[in-house]
Amino acid sequence: MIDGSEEAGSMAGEAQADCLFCKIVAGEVPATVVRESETTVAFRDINPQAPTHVLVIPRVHYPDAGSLAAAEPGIAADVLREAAAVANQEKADGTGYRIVFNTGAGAGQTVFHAHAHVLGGRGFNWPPG
Ligand code: IU
Repeated sequence: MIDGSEEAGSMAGEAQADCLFCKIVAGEVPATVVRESETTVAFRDINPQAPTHVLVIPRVHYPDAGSLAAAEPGIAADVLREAAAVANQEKADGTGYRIVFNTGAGAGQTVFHAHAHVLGGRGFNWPPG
């Protein structure tokens, strides 16, 4: 027990029954997986915004990248390393690629299970929209 106020099934890092990405990790929802590691799964975004658009997620559930990094810095590093490996695998690293962690609804986060977007295969503007 990490915190006596936590309800069963909602402990930090545990799979959440109503989380789409937890279901992908569990194999309950199909996804086009491009890489897997002991701690992460990488799969193609269902609504790609670039020729390469892959999501890298931790197997454990944290609502965003910051809370993942605070609780599990090693796994947060795994997500970053896997994101770079995806870019290399997709040959997106020659021309440059972008790793994005939308954090909070105001920044465009819609799925509250930490994930890195790996975007490549086209040019990108700065500042982002
Ligand atoms: P966001 O940063 O939380 O907005 O990213 C969530 C992404 O998850 C977004 O790009 C969606 O297209 C993507 N996605 C998906 O790949 N498969 C799904 O079933 C759903 C969302 I729902």
